[in-house]
Amino acid sequence: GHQGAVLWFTGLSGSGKSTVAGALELALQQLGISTYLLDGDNVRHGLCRDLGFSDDDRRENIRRVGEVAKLMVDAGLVVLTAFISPHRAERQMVREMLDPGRFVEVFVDTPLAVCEARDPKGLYKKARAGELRNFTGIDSVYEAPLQPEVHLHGEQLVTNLTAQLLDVLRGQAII
Ligand code: GGZ
Repeated sequence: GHQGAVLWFTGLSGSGKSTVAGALELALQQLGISTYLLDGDNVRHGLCRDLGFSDDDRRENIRRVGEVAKLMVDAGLVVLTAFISPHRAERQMVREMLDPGRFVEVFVDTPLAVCEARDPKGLYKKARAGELRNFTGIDSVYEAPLQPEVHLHGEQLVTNLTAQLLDVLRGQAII
């Protein structure tokens, strides 16, 4: 058996949050564990479709995701969330919504220069050109976690990062 928990991925756009969370989800499913992955693709088009990228809107985005994740944890799921979640205060807010030990903060630490070189959607280029405002890392803040439960170096191979996360989940008796 396993216990519900939230794996809260945080990092810059292009850091690899969604990729690593997706790979971990696959690995967990292969172990027979019930999971759900919340990310911009399934949240910003529905639950949070009224929100943009101002500080207030990002805060509300994270609050709603936190509340949904809490409900899913109550149902016994291992929830993976992949949002930039740039502010320490809002990550702390979600941590406090959950019982101690149920919130695992995963910092996907990839240097801005690497994210910008990857630029899978061309958004950094637009931000540098001034065509996209309030872009995280360019003209909007990213506050790196000070004491995350897991600190991943986002330039490592996804299989390696996934293995590190599985070790942590075993160590914390979540799986
Ligand atoms: C940052 C933006 C922005 C701005 C659009 N700033 O790489 P992506 O494309 O797929 O991931 C980014 C995503 C960030 O949404 P989140 O819900 O994770 O942000 S937050 O946690 O701060 O609420 C990026 C795209 O949306 N995107 N405009 N201005 N990222």
